[in-house]
Amino acid sequence: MGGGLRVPVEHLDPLAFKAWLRAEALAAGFARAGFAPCDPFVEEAEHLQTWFQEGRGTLLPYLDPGALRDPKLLWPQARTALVGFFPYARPEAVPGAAPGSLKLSRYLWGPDYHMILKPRLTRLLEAAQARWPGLEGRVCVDTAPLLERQLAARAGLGWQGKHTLLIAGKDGSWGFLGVLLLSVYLPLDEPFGPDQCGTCVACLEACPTGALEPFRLDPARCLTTYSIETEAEPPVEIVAALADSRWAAGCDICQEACPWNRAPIWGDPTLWGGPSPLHTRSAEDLPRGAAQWRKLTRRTALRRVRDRHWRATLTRILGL
Ligand code: B12
Repeated sequence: MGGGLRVPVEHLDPLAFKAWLRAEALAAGFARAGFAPCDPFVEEAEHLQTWFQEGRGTLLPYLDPGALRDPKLLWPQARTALVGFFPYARPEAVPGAAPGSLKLSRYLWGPDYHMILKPRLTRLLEAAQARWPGLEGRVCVDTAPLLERQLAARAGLGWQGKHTLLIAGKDGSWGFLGVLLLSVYLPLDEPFGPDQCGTCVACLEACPTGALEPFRLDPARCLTTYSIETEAEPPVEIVAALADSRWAAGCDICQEACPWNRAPIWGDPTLWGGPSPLHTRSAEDLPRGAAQWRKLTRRTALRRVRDRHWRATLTRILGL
């Protein structure tokens, strides 16, 4: 990443600085990068309130409806958000393709994405600070209370599809979002206009548990919630859907059904590597002990799933 010369702050041209930042983000592997204001989410606030009042956040207690309403509650200095879309899908990463294997979501194919995106955004911030003295920033990838998909739409990257995920137009939805909050006002990008889902309901119809209504998800019915987020016992119909579909970690069904993912942008093979044995081993040979689980999930995003949680999911799917 080119650090460049230190420029006196009075000579900084925000437009040129923004163009440089975007170019650096693209060079760092983001397929799309845009700039959004860090203003409160006014239109979204009402939907958020209803969503939480309906109890949809119950199984995800870390979600804080108050904090989500305004990026400045996360970091008061936030003025502009650089939002990037980082592709991760691989053409050869087809969950369940190996004989007898269970399905693990595409986002689990390679190393932990937090470990890939965060250092890149941190280096970008450091390079930006070398050019803009006094600039402050915060890197957010997934774990901060921040409506990343809504920020991405504001930054013009795409729209929130009916499955609630960010669809980056012809590039599809197989991408992580990363955000760099900056303490300075930069020229903004045009927010993405109306969604492009049209009358399509492929994702809603494909979801085996009926977790989706247009533009809203019920986490209490989403398979991912039960294999990744919570050890709570799923209702019987969810257990049946896990067993039928064989999704052992995460679930890609709504995205597989999406026509925008027919010719998606692929992730860099040098980053995402090959599959872990969890993707390819037959179900009977999957690890069941804690030590083996720790070894096989080292430096992967599955590390946060405890071995007893993994065993419980295997039992639900295989009935052992
Ligand atoms: C919590 C969480 C989950 C939860 C809840 C998902 C969800 N849809 O909110 C669970 C565990 C289920 C989950 C699953 C997955 N996740 Co997740 N998750 C998050 C996380 C950490 C927070 C999301 C959040 O704040 N949700 C809160 C709810 C309230 O947000 P919301 O649904 O967008 O709220 C709006 C709608 O409900 C809408 N609405 C409500 N009512 C109504 C009514 C009408 C009429 C309308 C129009 C709208 C509307 O308005 C609300 C406000 O705008 C984000 C990272 C981040 N910080 O953003 C990653 C994130 C969203 N997840 C991600 C991924 C990859 C996944 C999975 C694909 C992983 C997998 N393969 O298993 C699945 C996809 C499931 C799905 N269809 O959403 C990526 C998505 C990337 C992308 N391209 O969009 C993110 C952005 C992480 C990242 N940094 O890359 N996830």
